[in-house]
Amino acid sequence: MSDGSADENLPVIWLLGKTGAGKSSLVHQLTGLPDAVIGNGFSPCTRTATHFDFPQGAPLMRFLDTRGLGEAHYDPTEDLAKAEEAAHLLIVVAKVDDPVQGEVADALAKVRRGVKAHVVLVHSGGDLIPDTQERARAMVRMQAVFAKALGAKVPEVEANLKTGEGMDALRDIIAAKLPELAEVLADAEGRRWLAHRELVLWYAGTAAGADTLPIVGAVGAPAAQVAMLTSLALKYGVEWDWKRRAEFAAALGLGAAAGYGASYGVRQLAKLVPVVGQTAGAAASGLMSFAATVALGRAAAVYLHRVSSGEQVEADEIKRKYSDALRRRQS
Ligand SMILES: Nc1nc2c(ncn2[C@@H]2O[C@H](COP(=O)(O)OP(=O)(O)OP(=O)(O)O)[C@@H](O)[C@H]2O)c(=O)[nH]1
Ligand SMILES: [Mg+2]
Repeated sequence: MSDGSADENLPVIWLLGKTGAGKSSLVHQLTGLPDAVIGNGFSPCTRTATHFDFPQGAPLMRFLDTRGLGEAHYDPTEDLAKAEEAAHLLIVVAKVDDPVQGEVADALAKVRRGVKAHVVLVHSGGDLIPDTQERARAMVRMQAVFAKALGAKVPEVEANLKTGEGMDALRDIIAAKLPELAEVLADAEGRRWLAHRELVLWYAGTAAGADTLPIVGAVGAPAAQVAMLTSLALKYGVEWDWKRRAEFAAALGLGAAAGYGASYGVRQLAKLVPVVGQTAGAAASGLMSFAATVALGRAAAVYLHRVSSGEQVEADEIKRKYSDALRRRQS
């Protein structure tokens, strides 16, 4: 790199994708910084590659953007050689509705073996193909192109880089590969979630265990979930009264359960969980209890964070956290 050596040990995330694929948008979503800040914050390190250090001022990591793939009169050889030397993780960004990925795949085929083990594929523009089946087919084709180039299937994330959908899943993958970045790339809500995640996993384990015991199972998992919600609320300093329970249930889309919660209290609220499980269309196995409990904990964490920060509770956000978490645990 052409800049000073002080930053040389920073973890580097290399973004590879055609122009317009969503690389800058991805940095915006991962850092929470406004687009304009990111646009101005990338500084050149080679003729066409740029980098963005984050957090600005006291950087803990670096995004490396090799632009120009797919552009005429551009030979990426120099950029690619430098990038793969520096990179700890390579995020390939490809728009789901753009099947022309030859240059990106060629570049991928050339990267060193060491880097190949640390590639993630982000399908951007998930919103551009509204039909679920059609989108799934496009992603399968995309995966096949890159898997062929790499010689192995690539971990993948479906994303909408305008709304931030899919970022939780991507953050998890990044954290698994580069644990030191888990906190760096989390927003205020995410950092609080990370602090309480162990607690949720513990309750999820209890719920799953309860479900594998045939007799206590019927009441065991919901009881663990109710206990989890109560202790999470305590951690967030939110009074977990019937109003809060009802509001949370309603945000999750459980109108009826919310009604029960309001009239009959905790015992009826326990019913909330099997309802969620059915909505997800999954069997009430121990594994399902584990996944549903983690998802419930994730949704509750964002709800409690918003309430305790005096911020607006958005039902869409609560539902999205729930379904994102559930989807990940099942796959
Ligand atoms: N609808 C939709 N638009 C997106 C998505 N991701 C990116 N875009 C839009 O696509 C355009 C290009 O995105 P950028 O993030 O600038 O792409 P880039 O890869 O940084 O492009 P270069 O800097 O030219 O290499 C912008 O107008 C984005 O708002 C997405 O998931 N959905
Ligand atoms: Mg860009």
